[in-house]
Formats: sequence, structure tokens, C-alpha cells
Amino acid sequence: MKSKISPSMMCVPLLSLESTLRTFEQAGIEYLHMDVMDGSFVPNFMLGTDFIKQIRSLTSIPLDIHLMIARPEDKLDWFDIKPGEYVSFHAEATVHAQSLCTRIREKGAKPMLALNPATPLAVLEDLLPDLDGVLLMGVNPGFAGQKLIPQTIDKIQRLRQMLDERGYPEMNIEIDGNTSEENVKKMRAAGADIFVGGTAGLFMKGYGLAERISNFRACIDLI
Ligand code: S6P
Ligand code: MG
Repeated sequence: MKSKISPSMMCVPLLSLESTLRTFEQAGIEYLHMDVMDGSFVPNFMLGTDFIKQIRSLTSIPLDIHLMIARPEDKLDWFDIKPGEYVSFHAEATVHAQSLCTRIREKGAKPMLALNPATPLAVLEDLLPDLDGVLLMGVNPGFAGQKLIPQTIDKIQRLRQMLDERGYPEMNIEIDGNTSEENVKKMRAAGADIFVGGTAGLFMKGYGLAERISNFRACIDLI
């Protein structure tokens, strides 16, 4: 499967939002990763419903909305979700994962189940037919700039094997957290295909953003 980049919009300085979006468009960025945090499921507040609407007025790059919120089933309809976009919610935050997937698909969007580092892949078993992807966290959700939890690479590999064995070879694996150039090569080799770009791989100081995107893409295109 072709590798895709989904830059983390919480890492973009607000004052350069518009010029950053133009750079993303020119670089062929596939998705924009929107981290939504509620101060309850994770210990931080981030990107709200209005910010998502404003992004839509500035670009037509599709969104990849990552809901890090408690009881996402109660709040799904607050969000402006367009057909073809990804919406991920956490296995640890809901007891209604199957019906939530159905509701996301009714909007024409693509449901993903997000798993914290300590959540076993077994929670996916009975949900695979309802999913278009799995988002694996390489760090505990809440903040940018954390170190990769080392067992993540093995978890990606086991997930890719599980998807192949169960007949879902086309299902996306998105990886989120500490996607440095060094780490993404291993993540790609393990079977990930959507890469959230954050402070480790896209928004470091010192190079131009266009150059960082092209270096990042070269690393994930190796395989
Ligand atoms: C973290 C959030 C992520 C971060 C991204 C930052 O809770 O879900 O999307 O924004 O991981 O990337 P980095 O390279 O700073 O870890
Ligand atoms: Mg995220």
C-alpha cells in the first residue's frame, strides 16, 4: 500500500497556519491529522470543533480526525466530518465501538480504532469488518514531543500479520507518536502506511518545511 503523510495540526504554529497549509498542498500531503483532546480521556486540551471548520475554509486536504475524548459516541455529531475522511476513536474510551463505526460509515467516512500503547491487539478481533483502519499510538496520548515506546515496532508487525491472516490486507495502519526519520523507516518496514508527522519528523527547527516533508517522504517510501 502507498505510504501517506498526515501532519499533526496541533504542532503547527497558529500564526503560520495558512502558509503551512499551502506548503502541504504543494507537497501533496494526503491528510491533516486533527488531534482532539478533552482534558478527561487525556490530560490536555486541543483542537476544537470550530478549528476544524476553519481549516476547511482554508484547504481541501481531507482530514484525519483523532478523537482522544471520553465517550466519543456522545459527541460524534459535534464534528464536521466529510465523506472519505478518517475518524479514529479510542478503544479505551468507549463501550460502543461497533455502533460508533456504523455511525461514522453512515457519514461516508472511514472509522479507525485507536489503541493506546498498553491496549492489546485482541480488542480488534470482532471489530475488523467495521473498520477501515487501526491507529496505533507509539506514545501515550496527550502530548507531542515524547519518546517512542520501543515495543511499538513489534506491535505494528503483529498487527500487519493479523490483518493479513484475517483477510484484511488493504486495511490501513496509522502510526502516531515520535515519527522521527529513523523511527519511520522501522515503522514502514513493520507494515505501517499512514504516518502522523509531529515534532520529531516534520516540525523540527532548522530546515524549511518543504525540505523536511521531502526527507520524511523519502524515509517512508523506502519500501
Ligand atoms: C499525541 C497526539 C499526536 C501528536 C504527535 C506529535 O497525543 O495524538 O498526534 O500530535 O504524535 O508527534 P511527535 O513527533 O511530537 O511525537
Ligand atoms: Mg494524534
